[in-house]
Amino acid sequence: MAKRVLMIIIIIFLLSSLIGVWAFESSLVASVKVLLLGDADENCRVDIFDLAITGKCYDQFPVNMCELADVNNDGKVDIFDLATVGKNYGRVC
Ligand SMILES: [Ca+2]
Ligand SMILES: [Ca+2]
Repeated sequence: MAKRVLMIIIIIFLLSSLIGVWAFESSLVASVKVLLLGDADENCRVDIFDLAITGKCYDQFPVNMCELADVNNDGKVDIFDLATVGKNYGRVC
């Protein structure tokens, strides 16, 4: 009887460990984000839409939609950000 209870406890422990590992791995996968300089819409490619976003955000504070348009993260969207988008044009994650 005690042996059976011990087996059940071990099985519950192993299952809960597996669930814990699965939840941990899921949270890791969800938090990994690939950075691609110039990818202003975060679709894993630098294309005409990123140029359009960076152009629309030109000379604006990098907030909301323009946050990723500030490619060099200097607090403004300017010609250097546009140049970086142009330099990385066509790249994919
Ligand atoms: Ca993009
Ligand atoms: Ca900038």
